[in-house]
Formats: sequence, structure tokens, C-alpha cells
Amino acid sequence: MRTDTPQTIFRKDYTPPSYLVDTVELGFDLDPARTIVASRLTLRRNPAATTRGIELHGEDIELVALRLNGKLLGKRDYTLANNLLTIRSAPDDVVLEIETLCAPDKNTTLSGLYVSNGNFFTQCEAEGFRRITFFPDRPDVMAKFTVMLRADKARYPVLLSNGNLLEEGDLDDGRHYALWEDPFKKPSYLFALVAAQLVCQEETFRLADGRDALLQVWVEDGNLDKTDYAMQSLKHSIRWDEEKYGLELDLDRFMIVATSDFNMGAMENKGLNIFNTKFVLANPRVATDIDFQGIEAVVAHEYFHNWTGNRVTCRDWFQLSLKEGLTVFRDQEFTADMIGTATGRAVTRIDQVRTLRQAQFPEDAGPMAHPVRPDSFVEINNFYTVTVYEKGAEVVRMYQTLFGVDGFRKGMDLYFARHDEQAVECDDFRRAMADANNRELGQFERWYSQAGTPVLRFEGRWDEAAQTYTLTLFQSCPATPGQPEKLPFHIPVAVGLLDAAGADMALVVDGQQRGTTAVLELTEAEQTFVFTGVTGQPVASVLRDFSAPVILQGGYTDADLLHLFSHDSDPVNRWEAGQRLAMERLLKLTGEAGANDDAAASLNLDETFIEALRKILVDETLDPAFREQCLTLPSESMVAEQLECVDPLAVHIARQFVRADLGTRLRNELLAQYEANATPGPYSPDAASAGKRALKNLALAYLNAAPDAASVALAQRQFDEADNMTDRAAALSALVAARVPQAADALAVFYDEFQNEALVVDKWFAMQALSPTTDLAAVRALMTHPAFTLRNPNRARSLVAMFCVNNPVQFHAPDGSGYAFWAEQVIALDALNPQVASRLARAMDRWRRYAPALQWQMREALQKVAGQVKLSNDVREIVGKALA
Ligand code: 0A1
Ligand code: ZN
Repeated sequence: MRTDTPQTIFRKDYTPPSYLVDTVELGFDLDPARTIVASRLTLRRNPAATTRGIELHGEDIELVALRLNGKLLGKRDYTLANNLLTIRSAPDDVVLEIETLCAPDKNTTLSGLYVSNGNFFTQCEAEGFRRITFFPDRPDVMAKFTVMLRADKARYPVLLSNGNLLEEGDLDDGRHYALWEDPFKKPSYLFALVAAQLVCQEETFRLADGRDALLQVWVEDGNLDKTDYAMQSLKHSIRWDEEKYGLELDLDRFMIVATSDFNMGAMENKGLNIFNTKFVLANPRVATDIDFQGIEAVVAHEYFHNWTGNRVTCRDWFQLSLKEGLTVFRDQEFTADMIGTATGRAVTRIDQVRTLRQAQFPEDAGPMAHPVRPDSFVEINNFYTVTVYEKGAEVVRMYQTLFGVDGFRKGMDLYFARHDEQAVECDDFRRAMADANNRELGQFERWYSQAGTPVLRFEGRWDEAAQTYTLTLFQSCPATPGQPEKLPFHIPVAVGLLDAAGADMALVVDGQQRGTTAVLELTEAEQTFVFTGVTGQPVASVLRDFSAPVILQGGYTDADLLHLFSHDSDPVNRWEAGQRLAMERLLKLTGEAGANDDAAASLNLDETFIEALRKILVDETLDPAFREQCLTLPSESMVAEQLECVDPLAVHIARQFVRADLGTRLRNELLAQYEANATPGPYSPDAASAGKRALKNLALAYLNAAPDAASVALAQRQFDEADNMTDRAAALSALVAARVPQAADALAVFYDEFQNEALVVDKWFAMQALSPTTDLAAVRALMTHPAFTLRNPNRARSLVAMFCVNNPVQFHAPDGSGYAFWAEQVIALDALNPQVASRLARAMDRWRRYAPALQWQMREALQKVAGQVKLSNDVREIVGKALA
């Protein structure tokens, strides 16, 4: 917690480290109140250095002793200020011995070494290692680590660190030790230790080169019935990386450890991944289909980091997307390959597009907009963003769209050939892709340097006499903070042309056969492409498979969209056409709802739209998962993003009206689908079964958006009889949303049954926090529940963040009470855990877009937080940027 003005750090100010560290020997005497850390570093002057002194970071730790080449240093030999220890003059080769003290049980930030449920864990990314010992805590300092752990044997029977176990044994006084060695050089942010009472599921797994690796999933006692899926996901990930990229596990053992206190999803520490329990623990009774999907994706993500992040790491934190964008892209492709079918792949792509629209586009249009490779930051923890992760993944995907899967693989191979065991920049990845494919990618760099979502427009003209179709593409990009002017991007635009019957035309562009989807490369602000041999008026399907992270504006008539929604062979654009039809209607209805007090009564939805949805809903040739995507409306926040001035109540009324109207007018079809998509037999989380459940539960939700006795009874029966969490939770949500008296009973039964399953209790809080029927008073009442605590990030998010971010109609109550609550919670959380507080702080990012009466109350709440004397850099940066 700091009270001084936070400093901005700039990418342009990068300087190489003055010393490099070759080896690190760490000794831990673990004690919750007083842990002693002894560190022995061998350093040598960096020939590339521009500065001379040895600089070590350290935060919230006590320096006990410091020796240089065996000589104890006194206060005059070094300076220690602003968390930086500097030894101004030192020889070229140095051995430093450092002894420090820390208090893990007081560490509520969950960064550095901390205690969760009595067990020790670490989290060092981005700058947590400096909370453990003094060290040049920057990713371009890579060293070999050896770690000795000592702790009470009865209390901490399991002692883990990175790499391979060299030795273990007993000590005096009931203590024991374990000695670990990581054979690979790594930056300090990948260090980890665990000292705990845990149990594991383990097995040996034969790697492609014939070696056997030991795989372990460590959890608290009582959770071994929930580790199968994580283990299976790990094995699939190892196999996939071998097959797809020729990348093998480089260690003899690979461990996953679950903790319930964790700020993020998981962490890729070398050989010792530490996970939020949410992304490890699952069985059908407690986890939903979405939870199973999340586990598979996050296990894969962390495993894939072993090459993209660990073997090749980042030079500095501005390059974060080098590892995150690439690794998200890899986990996305893994997920798609695991499903295996073409529509399955499209359904995962649709999920990715939704995330971008729901979270990344708003970020890119708000006060925190930043390039994929930021130019500056105050607190790096604030830059683990959807822009760095998801937009970063889109940027990586565009290389594959431009060069094909084989060209992309060549680029990956060259990247590893050049940079294994190095700390590099985003530019190095781009160069490897360019060189491997003999292409110049200079303009492509703008995807890394320019913030903001490009806007793409098109105009098409069919010339009957010439049999040509002339497609003109236009691009522009709005100003973002610090970047008033933008230059054109290099955008791959995948295009198809549909004939009057809805079939794909064979494409010829510039005399070249281009199959039925042509990837056009737009590099100018305006560019024209001529398709020849076009014998009839086509409907263009632009940006197939969402080939670039842009906003495609206009260009379509309602008739075009209906044509695409019925026929497009590209499932992503087929879905997209439906979303556009829905969005147009939602926007019109929102306008009507805002203008009229008794709005709901006078709203109506055209038969054409209902018919289009009906056709998709009952089309048995389409996967249930795809139909569910098509029938799901854009969220309230997506609608709000389209408006200059947001009235959250009007948006809510309009969207609820559409849901209820669909529930009424498609009642028979919904009921039929509800029955047809039952999944009898034992639960399985596979994509086909999950798709059926998704469609069935969407039907249940729509039926209960306009509830009658029969639909409520259906939800109640499902709640009572379901044997899996997906169906139980969906039924309970339907009852809660339907505002029926049965909801309270069902909530009580649910809590009673799952009160010992923390992750399900999170769901119980979240379900209520999300419901438009839950007002602030109800949230405050829930905060007094014995199971509620702000100290556990998952729990705090399940109630407080869920309410502030995902319950817009209640959060934006006209009296501003939601905003006052937000300010209060941000301040309270900041004293415990700045990272969690700072995420919550971002709920206010878009305050300038709200109706004036809300806007000034939002500003007041922001000012209240900004005016706190004691505030973390994390939160100060967020509220400062929001108010700027
Ligand atoms: N590198 C991890 C995410 C992560 C980032 C920061 C953390 O603490 C501040 C923790 C985890 C990943 O991408 O999975
Ligand atoms: Zn990651």
C-alpha cells in the first residue's frame, strides 16, 4: 500500500540488466509467521549492460544479512529505497548471499509466498518473487534454480518446487526437507513452491520420444474424486503439443496443484503449475459443462506455456502478449481439435467472438484501451487484460489465416530454433513468421502498436453486363488515449459470395481461382477487389470465421441477413447474421422502451425474425450446440455498447421482452426441443452431450422468461431429478429468474446440499448476484451470510463483482446506491488484495456512456475511491485513467 504518486514505466526506457544471474540456490525454513529465506546467487556483469550497479528488487520483506563474495555488507555498502537494493560498486563476478524474513500468514495479497487453508503456496508472476527474496526480478534475467525446502513434517508432509526432486529426508524436531533442481534456466516469475497437506492422483505417461514422465494432480484430502478430468486434460495437452508442434515435455515430472485462494485462473510455473481450484476440481455432481470446458482449456493453456512462455520467455512485461496471445491461440486451437467436428470448431470460434465483443471491444474503446503490446503502465498486474490475452490471440490467429496451418507451423519452428532459452520481444515472433514464409510483415506491426478496434465497412456492386462483383473495403480506427491518429492495418478479410439459392459461388479474384472463401488482404484505408465470372447478384459473406478482430459495420440489408442466416456455409457468419438481426431489433426496442413508461406492453417483435429463429431451432440437421448459439441473444452489455447514451433499464426491458416473446411464440418448438435434447444415461461432458444440454436449458430459460405453471413445473422437476450440476444449476437459475416462490426453497435445498463444496457455494452466490430479481439490499444481506468473505477471491467475485459487472439493471439503480456500494467494496478489497480490488474497479470503465443522471453519480463514486489517501497503485491507475 503506497501513498505517494505512482510512477509510470515506459517501454521505450528498457535497459538491459546490469548483471546476469547464472545460478540461484534458495533455502526456505517455512513457518507461517516467520519464514527465513536464504539465497545464494552467482552473478556476472552483463556485457550488454548500460548501467553498473547490482540492482535487486525487494518488497515487504526484511533484510537480515547480505554478503558479497563472502564479506558481510554494512549499511554503507548498499542503498535500500523504494523497494530497490543497489550495490553501487561490485566486481564483475559476484557471489551474493542474502538472508531475509517474511510473514506468509499476513500476506493477503496472494502475491509472493502466502498461506491458504494452512498450506504454503507462491505466486510470482509478474513481480511476486521480490516479495520472497531480493533478486533482479525481471523476466530477462534467467537462471538455474536449486531449492531446499524445510518444514514441519506432520503439518506440511508435501514439499514441492520446480523441476526434479533430488533428495528428501527427515530433520530434527519433527521437520523434514526436500531438495529440488530445475535443469532449465528460468526467470524468477516462474519460481514456485508448495508446502502442504495434500494428496495426489498420479500416473506415468509415455512421451513421444519414449521417456516416461510422472504426472501428478495435487488437491486437498477429500477432493480426489474430482481430479480425473484435469489429469485427462493434461494427457491430451501433452499429446497435442507433440503432434501439432513437435513440442515435448522437457521434464521427468509435471505437477498441477490446486488452491482455493488464487487471484487468477492458474499459473505456469516450470513443472509446478499452481491452479485456482475452479480450474481443477470437477465431477458431474458439482461441475457444469462450462466448468469442464474451462478445466480442459486452462490445463492446456498452462501446459502449453512450458514452450510458449517458459522455454521462450518475454524480454520485459510490455511483451506479455508474446506468451499470452500465443498461448491463448494454442489453447483455442487445442479445444477446437478436441471437439474435432467442423461445427464444433465453429461453436468454439463463436465463443471466442462473444468474449471479444463482450469484454475486449469495450476495453479497447474505454479509458484502459492499450495496444496488444502496451507502451506504458503503472502496475503490470493491471495489464493481464482481454486485450493482451484475447486480442493478442486474434493477432496470432491472423498469421495462420494469412499463411495457412503449414505456414504457421514453419514460423513456430523458426521461432523456437532462433529463440529457445531466450527472453525476446513480440517483434521476434513477427519476424520468425515473416522469414519462415518469405513475407514482409512491416505493416502488420501496427496490430501490436495501435490500440482501438478497427472498423471495417464494405460496398459491393454487381455488374450484370461484365459479370463482375466489385467489393470495396474501407477501414478506419477510432482514437484511443494517447493515440489520436491511426494508420491502416494489414487485415485478412475472408469473403464468400452466396448465390440466390444460398450456395457458395466459385471465386475468381484477379484471374485466380480462390475456392469458395477468399482471404483478401486489406492494407489501405480503401481498397477494391474484383470478382469475375459472377453470373447473378450475390450476397457477400464478409469476415468469415471472424478473420480479424474488427467491427464490421453496415453493408447488409435485412434481406441479406436473412439469406445468410438461412444459408451461409460458414457457420460463424451464419450465426453472425442472426446476431445482427437480433441486435437491430434490440436497439429499436430499447429506444421504444426508454421513451415510454409502460413500455413492455407496447413492444412487439416482427414475425420475420421469429420465423427465422424458429427455422434454426427445429433444424435437426444442425448441431444442438450451434442452434443454441444462434438462439442466444446478444447480452445487455453488448446492446449497451452500441448506444451513445445507455439507459440500462430500457436495455433490460427490451431484452427481457424479446426473451419472453420468444418463450411465448416458440413455446411448442421449445418444449419439443426440451424433450428431444434430453441426455439419458450417465453424464458425460463431451461436446455433443454438452451441446444438447445447452439447447435444452436454453429452451427451459426461454419458457421461464414468460413463466406459466407448466414451465415452472418443468424447471422444478429438472431441479429435483437432475443427476448433474449443469442441469441442476440451469433449473435453479430458471426458477430464480422466473421470480416464483419455489425459488427460495430451491435455493435453500441447494445450499444445504452443497455447503461443503466451496466452488458450488460460489455458484449459489453468483446465481443470486446475477439475477435481475436481486437488488442491492439482497446483495448486502448475502454478504452477511456466514459463508461470505472478501478474503477469498473466488467468493468475493461470485457475489460482489458478479453484481457490479453482470447485473446491470440492479447495479445501475437510479438512486446511485450500486455505485456507492462499488466504491465501498473497492476500498475494502484494496486493503486486502489490490489485484482483486483493481479488477472490480474496472466495472466503472464505461461510465461516460451512461445517461447523465447516472453518469454524475458514477463519477462521484470514482472520485470517492480516487480521493482515498491510502490506495494501491493497482486501483489508483484504474480510477485515475477512468477519470482522466
Ligand atoms: N500467466 C498466467 C496468469 C497469471 C498472471 C498473473 C498472476 O498473478 C498476478 C497469476 C496468473 C496465465 O496466463 O495463465
Ligand atoms: Zn497464460
